[in-house]
Amino acid sequence: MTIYALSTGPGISGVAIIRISGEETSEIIKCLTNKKIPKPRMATLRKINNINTSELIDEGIIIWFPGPESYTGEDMAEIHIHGSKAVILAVQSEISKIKNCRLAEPGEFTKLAFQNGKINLLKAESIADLISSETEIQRLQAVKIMKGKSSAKFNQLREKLLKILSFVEAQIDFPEEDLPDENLNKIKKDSSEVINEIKKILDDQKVGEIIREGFKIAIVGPTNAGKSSLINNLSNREVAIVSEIAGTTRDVIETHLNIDGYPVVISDTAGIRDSKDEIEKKGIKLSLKKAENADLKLVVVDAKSIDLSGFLNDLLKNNAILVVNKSDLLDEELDPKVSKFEHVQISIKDNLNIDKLISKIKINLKKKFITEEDILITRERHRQHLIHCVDHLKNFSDKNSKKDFDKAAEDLRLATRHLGMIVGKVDVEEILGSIFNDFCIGK
Ligand SMILES: Nc1nc2c(ncn2[C@@H]2O[C@H](COP(=O)(O)OP(=O)(O)O)[C@@H](O)[C@H]2O)c(=O)[nH]1
Ligand SMILES: [Mg+2]
Repeated sequence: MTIYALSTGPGISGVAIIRISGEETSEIIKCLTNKKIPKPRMATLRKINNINTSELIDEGIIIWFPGPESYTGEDMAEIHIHGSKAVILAVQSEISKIKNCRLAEPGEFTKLAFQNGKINLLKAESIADLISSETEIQRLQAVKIMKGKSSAKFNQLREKLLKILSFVEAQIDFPEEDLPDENLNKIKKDSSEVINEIKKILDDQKVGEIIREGFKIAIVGPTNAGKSSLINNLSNREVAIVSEIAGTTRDVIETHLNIDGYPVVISDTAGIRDSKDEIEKKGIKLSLKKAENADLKLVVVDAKSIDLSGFLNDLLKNNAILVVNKSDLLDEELDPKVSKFEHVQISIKDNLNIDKLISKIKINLKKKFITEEDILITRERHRQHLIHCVDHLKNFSDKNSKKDFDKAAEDLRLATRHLGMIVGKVDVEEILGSIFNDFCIGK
């Protein structure tokens, strides 16, 4: 089967690129140009014609990448044409007339690259991350993983486990020959080293995931405190409805910001109060959940009616800034209880101290993004495999010290399998779908 897709973004552009991969690639190029195939990897100007009528569709550049030296490992070509909807449609419709050709599915080019051994899973994922990176730090992280240090580390740990496995298997195969103490000690030492290394990687404050998904800020607090006004102010646009009617915001409203190059997802939530309204109640539940999962909470209160008991006290316990809003209305001293918490007194109406709040946010944000580590976990998938790996290794150690080598070996195999699944060194058909579906078509 030969696949094709528009690889550049949709919409009007100067140039658009249609990518083709598969056995029919050279046939397609010959049919479209009525000429022989260009020299490999040489940009060549060609007229692109309607296959049946030879009528000119557009003029463009063809690049021919014969397999296996191509991105997917198969025969591939790129057709660079003018980026109008009509030209793109006309060329695609000509290609579709050739037998065994179909539109590619999302991520299919990269999936082929993986299946043909051109890249490993971590690299495939980092390509997806690079394509969707919005801020500099996200781009840097994707490139770091693309360079392969993480893959090398996981492979090295896996090799170490395979080595231990060979010792244990020798013991199973030749039970009468007692393993020399030296070997037993090495098994113990090496497996605990792997456990410690993985634990260290896991103990990362989730930096990699925060960079990929964005630092999560939840704006929470009682109704009418100015939460929706704050999200609008911070994002410089009207994302949420502001009104003096309490209970206006019911759903969670999210917006993406780039603060000093750091990706931030900020969400406005329903004001928390005792409500009889079913929909509002659901909204309040969502607010509390957002607060729980956030990297930072902005707890907004009205300067004139601060009650920090109850749920506010809980919200303020950790990763929170108390934002005392509407200070323009305040004519008396601020409630002294406020000073117990990290707080800032603002007025959104008068644009007062918003810069102070932003610097406080930045300090919190930057703390979260500090990492010395080269090995970053960027997805929950990696984390889960590492956790399972450690669990199996612990079971292995137990059984191994009881000299129950058969069962110990099985745990070791499972641990190895989990490490292998991160880079894709095992039969991973079941996880492929979920990874490549995240891509867009043409990648
Ligand atoms: N005086 C004053 N009013 C404000 C300030 N910020 C917001 N408001 C008003 O307070 C009301 C509730 O604001 P809103 O953002 O909808 O609060 P939410 O319920 O917490 O989302 C609206 O009428 C806003 O115009 C402020 O700094 N000073
Ligand atoms: Mg609101």
